[in-house]
Amino acid sequence: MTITGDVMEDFSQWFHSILEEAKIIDSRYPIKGMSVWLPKGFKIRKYVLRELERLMDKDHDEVLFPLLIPETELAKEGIHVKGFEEEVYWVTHGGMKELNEKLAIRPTSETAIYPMFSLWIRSHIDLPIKVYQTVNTMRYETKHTRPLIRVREITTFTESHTVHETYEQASQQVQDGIAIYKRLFDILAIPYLVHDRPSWDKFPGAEYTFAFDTLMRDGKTLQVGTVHNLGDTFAKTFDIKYEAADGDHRHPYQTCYGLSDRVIASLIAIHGDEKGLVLPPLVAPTQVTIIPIIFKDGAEDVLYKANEIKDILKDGGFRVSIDNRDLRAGKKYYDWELNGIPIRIDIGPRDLKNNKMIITRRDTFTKEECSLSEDIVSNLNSCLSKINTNLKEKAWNFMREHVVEIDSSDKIEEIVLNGNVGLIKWCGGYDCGKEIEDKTNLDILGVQGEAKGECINCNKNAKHTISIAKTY
Ligand code: PR8
Repeated sequence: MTITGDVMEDFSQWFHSILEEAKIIDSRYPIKGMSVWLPKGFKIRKYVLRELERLMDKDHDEVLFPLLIPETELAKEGIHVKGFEEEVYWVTHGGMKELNEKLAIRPTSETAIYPMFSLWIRSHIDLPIKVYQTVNTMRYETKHTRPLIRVREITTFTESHTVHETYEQASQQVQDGIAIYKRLFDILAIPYLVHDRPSWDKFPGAEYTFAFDTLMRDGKTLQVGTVHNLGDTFAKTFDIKYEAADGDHRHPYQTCYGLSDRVIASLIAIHGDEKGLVLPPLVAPTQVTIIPIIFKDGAEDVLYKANEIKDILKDGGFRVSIDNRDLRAGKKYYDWELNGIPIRIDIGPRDLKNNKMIITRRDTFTKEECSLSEDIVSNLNSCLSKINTNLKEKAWNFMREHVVEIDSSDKIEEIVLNGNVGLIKWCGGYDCGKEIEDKTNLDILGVQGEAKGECINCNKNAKHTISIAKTY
């Protein structure tokens, strides 16, 4: 089998095909919107989470809350519950017995966590609190589900929740959350645009929402993370109070931010090609594969050397394997491409005689001869770092080339539907913004910056430059 569907022309088909062929997940599980993580996919997920946890653990504590939320708690925050009421799965029975109170399977954990915060927080000394957990959550999505992109069981929901004495501190935490996510996306070479979401698209219950959007190869954007300032709304609802230094009792201010399986979806979608996965070295399950080229003569020597190189690289900290299956080299190359292993080393009897090996990069397919007497570890390290830089540049260039300023309203649809994110000037009015969305059947992603001049729709004074796109 080969990958079907062109990355650009038929992205959806290509994406499904790569998930299946590269054995990332199996989406044949008999419930819509739920899939099985296969060993290779799970490893990529593990290495992504490792990077995220490394960043989070610097100033957050990891916790784990229960999966179920009593209906009374979920229902407390009016706007929040309204935002999720269509999407909640309910547990109504324990065995044959109907439960006294329905229990919600968490769609997100504000209403699980905040009642506990109200027990934990007594004094300003208890603040700030910064916790996170990686859990599965469930949302009965009504839009078209897509593996990893829009699922009903989000299997990799890393949600952070913080509590602060002042509004300013919470606002600063929003910026800190954004900085952490930027760092993660930079590590994964995923380009992003950060938007201040319009009021009608913020997280239910939040004062404001910043969202990370990335551009898929078909020109649609994907929201890959969000950071919310919750103000003191939830603190009031859940009766969270602290005694300040002056003896006053006050409600603290909160933030929350989250990422999901979409991070892994975009990692695969943004770097992959028609031949298969292309993975940033840091999260590749195998970083180097060694392919011994075996002929009758000298086979033992080649295998011996291949193993020696493997050991050196393993000791040097690489995830390395030898492909000594009894298969044609062509088939091994094919698998190397499909699996997105960043570096392939070929070594045959002639190379051995010349004291060299051939290194091929998955991202560019460029080959390089490398002397066996040189420092292999440092050579390959510098090769991996070049791969990372190249993936990052390529992905950012692609996105930047597709962010286009639009100065006239009748050009919006054409330009955006051609695979671009449009930058337009907007007055900031709610009705005007909704009108732009309705007319174009596109989504306003949010504010990018300030603007001078006229609103593209109503010609009043423009306040903001906003992005408009076709979204997932
Ligand atoms: C919060 N509360 O929940 P958010 N499939 C895959 N990924 C998804 C899906 C889905 N069905 N729905 C959302 N996401 C806040 C912050 C705790 C943490 C991803 O925020 O509703 C999206 O990338 O915005 C989204 O930005 C992220 O989860 C957080 O969800």
